[in-house]
Amino acid sequence: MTTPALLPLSGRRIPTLSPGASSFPHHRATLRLSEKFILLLILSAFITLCFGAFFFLPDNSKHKRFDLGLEDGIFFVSNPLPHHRLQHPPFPHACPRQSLVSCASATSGEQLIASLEEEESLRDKIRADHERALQEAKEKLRKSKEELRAEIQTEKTKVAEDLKKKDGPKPLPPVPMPKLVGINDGDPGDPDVKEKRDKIREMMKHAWDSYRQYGWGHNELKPIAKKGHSTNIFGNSQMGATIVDALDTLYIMGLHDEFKDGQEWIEQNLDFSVNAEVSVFEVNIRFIGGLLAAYYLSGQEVFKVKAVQLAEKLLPAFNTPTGIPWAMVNLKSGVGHNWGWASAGSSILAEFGTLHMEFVHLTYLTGNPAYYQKVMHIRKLLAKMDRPNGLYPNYLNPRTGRWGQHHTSVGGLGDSFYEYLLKAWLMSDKTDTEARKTYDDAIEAIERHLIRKSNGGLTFIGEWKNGHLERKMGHLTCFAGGMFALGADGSPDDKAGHYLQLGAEIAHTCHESYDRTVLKLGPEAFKFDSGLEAVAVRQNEKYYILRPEVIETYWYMWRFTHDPKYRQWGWEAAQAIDKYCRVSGGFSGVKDVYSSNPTYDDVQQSFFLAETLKYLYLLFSSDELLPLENWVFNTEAHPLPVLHLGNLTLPGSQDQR
Ligand code: DMJ
Repeated sequence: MTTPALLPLSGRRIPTLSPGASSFPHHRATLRLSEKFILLLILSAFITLCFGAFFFLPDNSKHKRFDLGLEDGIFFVSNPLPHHRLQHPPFPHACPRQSLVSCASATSGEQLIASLEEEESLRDKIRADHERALQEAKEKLRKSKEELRAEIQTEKTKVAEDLKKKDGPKPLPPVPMPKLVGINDGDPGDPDVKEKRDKIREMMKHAWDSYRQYGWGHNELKPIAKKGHSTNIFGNSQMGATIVDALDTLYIMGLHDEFKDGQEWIEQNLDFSVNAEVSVFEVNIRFIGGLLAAYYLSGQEVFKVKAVQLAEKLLPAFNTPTGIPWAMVNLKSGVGHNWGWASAGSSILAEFGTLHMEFVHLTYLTGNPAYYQKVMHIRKLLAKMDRPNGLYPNYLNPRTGRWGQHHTSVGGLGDSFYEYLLKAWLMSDKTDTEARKTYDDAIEAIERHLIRKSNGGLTFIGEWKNGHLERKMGHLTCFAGGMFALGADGSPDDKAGHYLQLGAEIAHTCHESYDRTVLKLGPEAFKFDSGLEAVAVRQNEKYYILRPEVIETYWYMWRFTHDPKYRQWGWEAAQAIDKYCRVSGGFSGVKDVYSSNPTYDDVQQSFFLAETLKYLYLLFSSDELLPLENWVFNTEAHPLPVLHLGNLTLPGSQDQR
């Protein structure tokens, strides 16, 4: 506060009265006692008037402001100066609300004198303050430009930080935590199985520690070059994809120090305001899925908050003429577009069709209907479209709402769309019957048009391309064995046994694709043509990049059948990975599974930690760990709890009916 604050006091200075003395001495001799008394009365009335005027004059300067505070029926005449400058208010008394004026006029002469003395001491104090301020100003002037600039900068940063704190993430509305069953050690009991599980845990530690040492904060790791790595699905961001993807696996395996390390990195570094063009699908399944699973398992709010912050950044991708999202979105600008290679500017079925689980959880956790509405809109739109032979083509143009090239696959480009129909139903505690029906219809068409038996008796799922069936199956397609088994219960016409059998046949075929290689690791794609069965033909289909799908199917089949062969097959795969993919800087993919002397691709994929090692660990754990009645794994193996909504309706669900 500066000098003008003093004005109201100095401008209204009242002459000091001492008892028995008049302020008008030249009249004293000539005046009689009664006249004196009358004069005294007039004087005191004048003083009262002055005080009254002082209180009720209009407030025309914020420096002169007098607040009349109302508290418990009492008006407090508050201090016109900031409290740190004035410990003793000039009028420290309180008057009852109804009789403010009479109360003030009843102040005795002594009180008045005390007030005036106090006013004097206040004046001294203000004078001292004033001098100190002058001194400070002089010192400032003596400082160099640089010093002043630095001071201003510090001040600015502080203000910016304070503002940031103010506008920081708003607390999310509290929602009841869904029933969380089966977060436990999952001790398998049998020492031999336990030993195998310990080995998987050790592999996870090697993968994590290597990433921690050489790639920390980067999206992935180059285990040979021993440095960070990224791909175009993450744009040019450095968002620690491996950390987020691996969190729940670390938690499930009881690697708590590592989990805490990851959590700390996320708290301090994970920032989504980056000028990076990312894949909506990949960010959803790895980051949002990973963060939500970490939240449900650990209960740490930070993961939920980060998941929601990121989800908000993905929403602009849905601003297309049809509401079918772009494949990619710039996290900063919100501008979206599609992959250049996708048929006629199309969006991809497996990408826009693999958002449902995470988005429903987001609406559940935030109360924001937008997420639910976006994915339900996609479902409604697809339901209205014609499907060639009942099949869903992999490409859909988000501008025109028309299918692109007629290519249908249960592997790459199509796979998790079918998976999420089934899982939407499971995640809703089997109440989302629309999703179940859509799944059943789709699978029926797939069985009719895409699933065949080879001459050698291997069941495979081919791809529909331009009116004919390509007898080729991808490693990615091998997840379908697990999906058929998971969907067996609840399938129409009591076909549960049939679908469990189909799951077993796919598991067998995929195991064959591993077993027929030199490294006992599966190729990226394998044929069933011209006498060839479950083997890759083209050089560029012979690689293994640490993918999980075959092991995923082994795990589901194990859970539903407890046939020991699935543990045995899983162990074979684990040993092969440890033997041929392990290097001193982590785990690497290999370029040719048919060569006894393979070369490395030098990438440790984040899904190796999220999925491959998690499914292996679960395969050697007891069924009590994350039971399938209570948890649904997203397509990146991040477990999300079943939402027993009961009578609760998700916000926005009414508008969709
Ligand atoms: C994972 O990111 C997911 O499983 C996705 O659905 C497809 N493929 C990779 C791993 O192979």
